[in-house]
Amino acid sequence: MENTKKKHLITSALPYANGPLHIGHLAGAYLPADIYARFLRMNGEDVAFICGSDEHGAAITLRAKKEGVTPKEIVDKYNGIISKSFEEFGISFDMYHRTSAPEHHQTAQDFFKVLEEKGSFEKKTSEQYYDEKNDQFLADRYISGECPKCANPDAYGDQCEKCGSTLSPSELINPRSTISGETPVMKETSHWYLPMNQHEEWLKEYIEIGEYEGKTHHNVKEWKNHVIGQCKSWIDGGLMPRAMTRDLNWGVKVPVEGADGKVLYVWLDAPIGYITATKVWAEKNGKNWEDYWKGENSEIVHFIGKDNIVFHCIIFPILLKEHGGFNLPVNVPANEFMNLEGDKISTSKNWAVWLHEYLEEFPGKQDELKYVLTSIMPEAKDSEFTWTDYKDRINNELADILGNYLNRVIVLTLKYYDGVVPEVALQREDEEALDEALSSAQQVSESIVKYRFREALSAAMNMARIGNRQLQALEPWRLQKTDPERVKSIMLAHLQIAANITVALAPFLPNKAAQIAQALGVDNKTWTFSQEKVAKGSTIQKMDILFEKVEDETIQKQVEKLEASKTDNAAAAVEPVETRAQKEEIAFDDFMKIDMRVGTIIEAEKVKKADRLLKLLIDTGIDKRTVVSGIAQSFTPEEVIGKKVTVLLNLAPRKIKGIESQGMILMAENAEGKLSFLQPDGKHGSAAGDGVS
Ligand code: B3M
Ligand code: ZN
Repeated sequence: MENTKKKHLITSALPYANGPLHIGHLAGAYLPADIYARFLRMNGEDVAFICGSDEHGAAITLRAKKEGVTPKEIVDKYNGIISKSFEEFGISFDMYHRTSAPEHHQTAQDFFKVLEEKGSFEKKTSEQYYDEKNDQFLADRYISGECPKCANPDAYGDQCEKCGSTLSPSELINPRSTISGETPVMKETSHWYLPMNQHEEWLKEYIEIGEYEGKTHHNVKEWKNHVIGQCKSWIDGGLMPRAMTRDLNWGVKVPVEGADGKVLYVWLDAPIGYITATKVWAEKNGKNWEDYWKGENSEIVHFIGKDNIVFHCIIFPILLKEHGGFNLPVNVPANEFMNLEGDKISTSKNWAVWLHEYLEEFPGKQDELKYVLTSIMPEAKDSEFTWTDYKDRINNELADILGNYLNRVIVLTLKYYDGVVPEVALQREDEEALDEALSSAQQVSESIVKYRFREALSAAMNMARIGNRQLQALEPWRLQKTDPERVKSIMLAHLQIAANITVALAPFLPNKAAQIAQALGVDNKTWTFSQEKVAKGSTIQKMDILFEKVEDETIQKQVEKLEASKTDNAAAAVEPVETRAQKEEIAFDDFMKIDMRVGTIIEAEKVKKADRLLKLLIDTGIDKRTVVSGIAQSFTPEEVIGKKVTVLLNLAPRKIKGIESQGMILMAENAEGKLSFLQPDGKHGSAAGDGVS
C-alpha cells in the first residue's frame, strides 16, 4: 500500500569538493535547511534531507591542476574534510552522497538518455574558445576575462563571482585561458543544447504565478522576492539554448555513441545528484524514492545560495519537466551572501572562517556559531559576520539572557525545593507570563514555515526574554523570605517556560536544547508546547554552565589571523607591470641602505595552506637564512633548488604564515607578468627588481 503521508524532500546545494567549508556556506544553504528539516521531523513529518559533494566540473579539475594532483585525489580529499565538518556541526542529512559515485553516473546517464530519446536536446556544431597550448576547449571556469556587467577583470566564462551574474564565454571582454593565460582561438565542436528558449512560457507562469499548464503549483507569495526577481530578469531577458555537454575528460561520460571526450555539463549532472542520493538513501531505508520526487503528496524544497538560483529555478525544472514524471520544487528559499569583516568571503584569498578550523579552535561551540549565523542569516539581503558581533551575541544574548535565565530557574528550584517541581496551581500573573511565552513559541513555527529563520530564532529567544523580564520584576529571591507560597507559583511558571524553550530552540541549537531538556527531565523531541511540560512533583537536575563568555583575546586572535591572510595576500600578490604606476621617487641615500647579495637556493618547500608561498633556505655567503617567497604559482620547489638569486638581506624579518622570513628574493617580471629570477649571471636582465617576498 502506498504510504500517503505527506513527504518532504529537502535538499541543500551540493558543495564543490574543491575546498573546505566556511561560515558563508553554512549560513547560506546548510543551516536553514537543517533547521527546517529538524522542525519538520519534530512535527512528525516524513522528511528526506539530501545532500552530497559536487565532484565534477572545472571547479574540481582546475583545483587539481593547481595542487598538482588528480581530480580524484582532490575530490577524495575535500569530500572527506567537508563531510567531517557537516557531521561535527550536526547537519542532519539523511543522506550525504557524492557525484563521483558509480550510482550517480548511472542515474545521470539514464536521465540524459531519456531526454536525448525524447528529442529534448538540439545537437549543434559551433565555434568555441580553444587553448592551443593546452589542447583544450575553454568553457566555464576554464576561460576568464572582464565581466561585461561589473568590469571585474577575473570573471569566469560561466559566472562573475564579484557581481554574481551568470555569463557565457562569448560575453567576456578580453577572454583568456584560465590555465595558460593565453588568448584563445576559435575551434569547432559539437554539443547537446537545451533549447531553454522553448520553455519560456510555462516557466514564466511557474515562477510568476505559481502555476503551469493550468495547475496550481505553489503560492508565489511564499517565494522570496529576490529569487523571483532574478528568475524574472532571466526570463524577461530571453532564454537562450544552453550547452549541456562539455569537452572534458573528468565527469559523467555522455552516454551516446561517438561522444568520446565529452562529459555532461556539471550543472546537468549535479542536481541529478539529489535524485541519486535520494535513491541510495531510500534503498538503504526501505523507502521508495519516487514517493519523494514524484508523489502527489510530496514537496521539494531546495536550499541554496543566490548564485545557484537560475540552475534550480529554471534549468533543473526544465530538465525535470522534459524528463516527465517529476514534481518541481515548491520553493527555492535561496539566501544571499554573507560577508566577513567588511570583505567578500574568498577561498583563494583565505578570507574566511573555515569550519574545520573553527571546530579545532572552539571545540564544543557548534551551537554558539549556529546561533550567530542564524541571527545574521542573509535571508533577504547580504549580511556580515564580524568577530566582535560574534562575541556580543554570545555574551549579551546567549550567556546573559538565555543562559542566565535558565540558570536562575534551575538554581532557585534546586535551592528552594531540592529540585522538586512545586505542586501548586499557577497564579494569574504567572500564568499570563507563561502564556505570553507560549504565544512566542507559536510564532517560531509560523516563521519557520515561511523560511524566516532569523525571525523564528528571535521568537524562541523571546521566550527567555519574557521569562527574564518577569523574574526581574517579581524578584522571587526577595519574595522567598516573605511569601514562599507565592514563589512556588512563580517558579512553576518559569520551569514551564524553560521546558517549552527546550522545544522551541531544538531546531536551532540542538545540543544546548538537549542539555537543558535533560536537566529539566523533559522530552524535547516533539514540537508540542504546553502549560504542563514539566510534571509537578518531578525532580530536576543540576546543569553545567550553558554558555561561556567569549573573551576579548579570543576574538582578537581571530581578527589577527584574518589580518595575516591580508598580509600574505599582499606579500604574494604579483600585479602585472602594465597596470601599476611607477612608485614614489626615493632618495639616493635610501637606496644606499639596501644590502643586496647573490645567494643560492639550497632548500625549497611549499608552505602549508598557502598556495602562493614557497619556504626557501638560501646560502648568502655569510649565512644561511629562511625566506618565504610568493612564487609558488610560478615555480615548483624542485625547479628553484640550486638557482642563484639576488637577495635583499637587510629587510626587517617578518612572520609569514608563522614562518620568520629573513629577507627577500628579487624577481623580475616580463610584460606578460611572467616572473623570473633576477639572476646574477645576467640571463634575465629585464627591468628593475620587483620584490616579491
Ligand atoms: N556545486 C555549489 C556552488 O556553486 C554548486 C551547487 C550544486 S547544487 C546541484 O558552489
Ligand atoms: Zn561582474
